[in-house]
Amino acid sequence: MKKVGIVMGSDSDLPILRKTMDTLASLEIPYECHVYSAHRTPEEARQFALSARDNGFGVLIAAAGMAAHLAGAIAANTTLPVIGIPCKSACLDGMDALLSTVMMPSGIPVATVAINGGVNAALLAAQILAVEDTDLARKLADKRAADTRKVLEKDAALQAELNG
Ligand code: RP5
Repeated sequence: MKKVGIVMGSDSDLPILRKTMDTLASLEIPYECHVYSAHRTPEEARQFALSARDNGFGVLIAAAGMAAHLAGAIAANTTLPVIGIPCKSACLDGMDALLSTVMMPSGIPVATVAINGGVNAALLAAQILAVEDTDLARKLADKRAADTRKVLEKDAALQAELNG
């Protein structure tokens, strides 16, 4: 199976990416995780993106906060699909990173998930890999079914509490 590449702009973004890694691990998807910044280590970020396809990656996830140009900078240097996670920082509630990540000009797409959307980034990466992987597609379907069961169990517990 192709690997998922995870890049974060700073180790301060790590709590969000832990959810990404946990979700990928739960689906037995191989991943590699790095701290590369678009502005502090632009050359390393560029080289990672340029070599990603040859290094066995199928999807890249890029997470950054504030003026979050990391996902766009990664996407500029690869034709692999790039998923952007806007990270919430102390100011502006993450709107800065959301707009910086999602508003890519035509030609270089970044599939942006919600602010701090580490789980959905992993699931979207999994769904992309599952286009050519029926075993992974089955795992994703099983996970959805399990999630559905959990909600219905919560509803049943609520009904029992409210209606005796
Ligand atoms: C961005 O600036 C990082 O992705 C992080 O979200 C934010 C703050 O970085 P630190 O100052 O915590 O390293 O580049």
